[in-house]
Amino acid sequence: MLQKFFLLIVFGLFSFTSSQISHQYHFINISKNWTEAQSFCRDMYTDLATVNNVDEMNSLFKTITDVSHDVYIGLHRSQVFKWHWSLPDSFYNEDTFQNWKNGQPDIHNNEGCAVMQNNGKWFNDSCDTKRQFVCFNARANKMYILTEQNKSWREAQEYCRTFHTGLANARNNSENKDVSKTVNSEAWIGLFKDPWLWSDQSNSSFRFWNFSQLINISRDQDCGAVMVNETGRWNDVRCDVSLPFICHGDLKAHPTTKPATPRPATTQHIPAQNTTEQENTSTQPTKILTTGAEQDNLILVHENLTWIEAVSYCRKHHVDLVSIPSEELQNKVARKAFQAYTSHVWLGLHYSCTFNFWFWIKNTEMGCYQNWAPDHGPNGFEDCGISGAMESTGGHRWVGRPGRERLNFICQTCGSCQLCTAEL
Ligand SMILES: *[C@@H]1O[C@H](CO)[C@@H](O)[C@H](O)[C@H]1NC(C)=O
Ligand SMILES: *[C@@H]1O[C@H](CO)[C@@H](O)[C@H](O)[C@H]1NC(C)=O
Ligand SMILES: *[C@@H]1O[C@H](CO)[C@@H](O)[C@H](O)[C@H]1NC(C)=O
Ligand SMILES: *[C@@H]1O[C@H](CO)[C@@H](O)[C@H](O)[C@H]1NC(C)=O
Ligand SMILES: *[C@@H]1O[C@H](CO)[C@@H](O)[C@H](O)[C@H]1NC(C)=O
Ligand SMILES: *[C@@H]1O[C@H](CO)[C@@H](O)[C@H](O)[C@H]1NC(C)=O
Ligand SMILES: *[C@@H]1O[C@H](CO)[C@@H](O)[C@H](O)[C@H]1NC(C)=O
Ligand SMILES: *[C@@H]1O[C@H](CO)[C@@H](O)[C@H](O)[C@H]1NC(C)=O
Ligand SMILES: *[C@@H]1O[C@H](CO)[C@@H](O)[C@H](O)[C@H]1NC(C)=O
Ligand SMILES: *[C@@H]1O[C@H](CO)[C@@H](O)[C@H](O)[C@H]1NC(C)=O
Ligand SMILES: *[C@@H]1O[C@H](CO)[C@@H](O)[C@H](O)[C@H]1NC(C)=O
Ligand SMILES: CC(=O)N[C@H]1CO[C@H](CO)[C@@H](O)[C@@H]1O
Repeated sequence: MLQKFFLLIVFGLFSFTSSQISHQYHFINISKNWTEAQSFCRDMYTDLATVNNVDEMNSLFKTITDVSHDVYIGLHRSQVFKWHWSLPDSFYNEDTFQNWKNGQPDIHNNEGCAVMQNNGKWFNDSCDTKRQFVCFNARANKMYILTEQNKSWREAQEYCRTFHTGLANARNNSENKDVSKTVNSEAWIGLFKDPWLWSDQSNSSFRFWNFSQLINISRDQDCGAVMVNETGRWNDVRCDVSLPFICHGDLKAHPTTKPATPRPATTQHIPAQNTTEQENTSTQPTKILTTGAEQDNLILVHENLTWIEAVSYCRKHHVDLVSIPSEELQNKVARKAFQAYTSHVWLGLHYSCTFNFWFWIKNTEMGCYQNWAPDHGPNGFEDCGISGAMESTGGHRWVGRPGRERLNFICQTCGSCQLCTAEL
């Protein structure tokens, strides 16, 4: 069972990159309604999360570190029902191969699933009708397999995903012929009509609904959420519910400006960049001087980097830019900062322009311990595109600095070790 596969997932650490996964997911442990969550993700990263396949779903699920709430993704209901091929990276539109029988496809704006006749022609039917179906198996010699049990389209999809790859798609004449050869009289294929869209306009047709939710076509539940207690399956929920959410894409160096209040031209919008690119900038030194101390899991890097470059550097070589949840850690970081060559050192603190709050990039929330300089932090005047730094000397207070400034910085070398999650 696919569900068993998900149960194996260990809740816990953030995973920032993976070479096979095209999306970088970030769990944001702040409850927002869906539209606010979308603004946050577009401001700080690329957008609310899109999922293309089960591997990405697995990777997304692993980033969820709090299971007390369901979690928004970028899926939302539109007014228009559209046909989709069910396999990843398969697109259906008016220009792609079609083999509908006369009077088809269904022009009604409602749910539908496609049946193939043994002559290769397609027609729509209610997805709840129980029929035979054709599975596709990417790894088998015989790629198209007719199953003679009668199942609803979704049961059939579930069966094919569990024992094969998925329902058979017929994206061109040659696939259509191969599929139709297996059909006795009529069988489900992996073509379905639904109204769901992704926030980032991606046309991913991957769907992962919880089984009993599938039938619920209640119109006021227009947003998609991952059900943490249902092995990552999706539920449709009301969009005004406040939930944590998942963004995808790289952290932006300079968050976009608030739509309502345009900022001065000096606040530049730099689009999301990919980490590999950032690490390859010409300013990246060949030799990096660090002051490490294995006992305290902190590393001072004696290089002048922008905030986003510092994040990249720490994530590549250690774990992350340092978070300071406690006075104990503040004192340790302060001792490190004292040895910096710049007046301030970057911390893993970032400011959300959209929502006017500060957060630690590692675990999102601002803890109880804070050491802001007067007029800085939550009560200060903040501009877009600033990040948090610590004074290298004096009171070692925290201040907001433009992210493009070049400063030394402190990485932490542990992810969930005791120091980094010290009691508040
Ligand atoms: C997420 O937020 C909730 C509520 O604010 C909090 O209780 C929980 O500890 C947080 N979890 C993590 C992993 O930060
Ligand atoms: C998931 O299960 C845990 C443990 O039973 C519970 O505390 C939590 O509230 C549940 N979350 C949801 C969203 O139902
Ligand atoms: C599936 O449904 C068809 C048509 O209703 C029926 O003739 C057939 O016996 C059913 N097959 C099974 C295995 O139940
Ligand atoms: C049909 O489409 C599949 C999937 O896109 C592709 O792998 C295959 O090469 C295509 N076959 C032909 C004959 O175009
Ligand atoms: C969306 O589908 C079209 C084909 O219908 C394809 O050319 C395009 O690349 C897809 N867009 C994305 C973002 O995947
Ligand atoms: C999710 O689906 C399972 C069956 O696959 C069902 O037992 C469970 O009740 C569903 N959860 C919700 C919240 O609908
Ligand atoms: C379906 O939607 C209705 C209306 O929002 C809700 O009351 C009901 O619990 C939902 N059914 C399931 C199985 O979640
Ligand atoms: C989300 O909250 C904002 C601000 O509180 C509000 O303007 C918006 O209408 C809400 N969106 C939904 C879908 O409830
Ligand atoms: C990310 O960087 C790699 C390597 O430089 C490049 O091949 C890829 O196109 C980049 N992706 C994006 C979205 O910029
Ligand atoms: C990084 O830059 C070097 C030298 O300019 C180049 O050879 C290399 O391909 C680049 N790597 C990436 C991942 O773009
Ligand atoms: C980093 O900046 C400091 C302060 O501006 C300067 O003294 C130092 O030389 C710079 N270091 C490098 C390697 O550029
Ligand atoms: C269940 C369903 O959606 N059936 C539709 C299939 O297409 C025909 C032709 O457009 C419609 O009449 C049905 O309502």
